[in-house]
Amino acid sequence: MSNPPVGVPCACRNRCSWVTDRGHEPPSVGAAAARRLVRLATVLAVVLGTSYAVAQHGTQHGHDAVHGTAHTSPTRVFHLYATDGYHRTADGATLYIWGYSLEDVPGTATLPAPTIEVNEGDHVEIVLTNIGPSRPGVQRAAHTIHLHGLDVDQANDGVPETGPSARVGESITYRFTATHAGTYWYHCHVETVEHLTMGMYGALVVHPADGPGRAWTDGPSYDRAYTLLLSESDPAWSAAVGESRRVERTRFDPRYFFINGRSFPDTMTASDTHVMGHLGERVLVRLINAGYGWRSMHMHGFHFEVIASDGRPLPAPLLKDTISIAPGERYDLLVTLDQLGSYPFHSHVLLDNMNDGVYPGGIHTMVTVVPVGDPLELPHHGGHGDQADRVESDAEAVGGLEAVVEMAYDRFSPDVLTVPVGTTVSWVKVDGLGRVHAVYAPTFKSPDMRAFETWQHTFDEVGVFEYECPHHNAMIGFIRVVESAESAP
Ligand SMILES: [Cu+2]
Repeated sequence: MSNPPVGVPCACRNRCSWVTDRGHEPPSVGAAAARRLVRLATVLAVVLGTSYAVAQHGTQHGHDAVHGTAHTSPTRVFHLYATDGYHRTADGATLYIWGYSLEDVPGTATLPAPTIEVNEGDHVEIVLTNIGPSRPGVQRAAHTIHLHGLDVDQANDGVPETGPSARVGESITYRFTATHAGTYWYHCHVETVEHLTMGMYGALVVHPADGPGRAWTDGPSYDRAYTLLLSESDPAWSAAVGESRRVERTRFDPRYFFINGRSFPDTMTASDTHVMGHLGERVLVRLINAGYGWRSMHMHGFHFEVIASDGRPLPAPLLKDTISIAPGERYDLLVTLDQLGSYPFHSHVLLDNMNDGVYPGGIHTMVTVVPVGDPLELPHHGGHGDQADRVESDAEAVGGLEAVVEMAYDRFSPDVLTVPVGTTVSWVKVDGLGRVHAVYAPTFKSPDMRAFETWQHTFDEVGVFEYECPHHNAMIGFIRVVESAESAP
């Protein structure tokens, strides 16, 4: 959208009423009716699966990204709505979050916020509207957008002490020109330690002037690209904010560690976090550390070229297999997929590898390379968080009793499963690793299982059945068979 002259009614379809030299001003009281219409349009758009304000496309690797609305001018316009929401973790916990949404609907914030993609040379406008939290009793805080690494001017820097902030009901338009292709991010800068840890962050990618395909204008080319945004969450902070209690800010004890909001094993089953490609392809991995913890990212099986950092090319590529990334930093890695197989790509920092203290979890995903011409297939099953739902729906679907134990990373999950008598339990090897697993007990025994293979056994007697994998020492599980469906949790 081109900028209307200062002081005239704003033509944007947001709630701004006037454009001034400091951006779009908050709506007047008379704008309330128009706002209701906009809200209705948004709801309709959501129902119809379209967005009136922002087009949303899956890119080549399935990552959700937003692209500015098409205008005749080179200005790209994005609308983000600051509100709250809920985020489900890999182990089934629910975190109260704050964030940015594409929808003008309270409670729809996502973790992380939508990825914004523009091209070098684009004039960019990001219209932030603070629509307030959906949760009753929560503080109605002001918010901003700080464009980390974009070197914008003071008015667009998103720092409340040096520029405007949007209170509930207000909008701010941030304007800048994308001058250097590279990897950036954005976050709220109001009470930063709290608003950032609550989830107010997202990736911002600047492609070369002619679009994706090269790391920068005339830079190295790639076949696929992944943007991996690293962060963490302390459920105690989340709960305190959600219950309007004071957060003890000297005690930050994160329990969940994310890549694009997912933790292992959910990272393996999502197309935006499981790095995949064909033999011989070159993959660009954009690493962003949006958290407060240092991470040390190690890729098994490959050395990668570190080609850029913080939105600028390095003078010469650095060939590494492990890279430290400090809070706020970005690195662009170019990896040539020169051997087949599945390889872990994970943080080497101890805490990063757990979900609420349970290993393995957290900032851990896979790089999978398949022969040219083969489909890029993700593992079939969701993570631990989806398991209870799936067992329930399976039982309904077949009119019988079924349950699933996943085998990944030399672990049975859940390692203790309680089922009613008569249940058929399926063991599924959900990782793509070459290692072989099997299920051995005195009264049942499976054949060896490889990636994505499955084996079933029906339990007709009440009791506790211990079993193990004969190939891996500490890989032990229990099936507890109880009388009726009512006594199973
Ligand atoms: Cu904020």
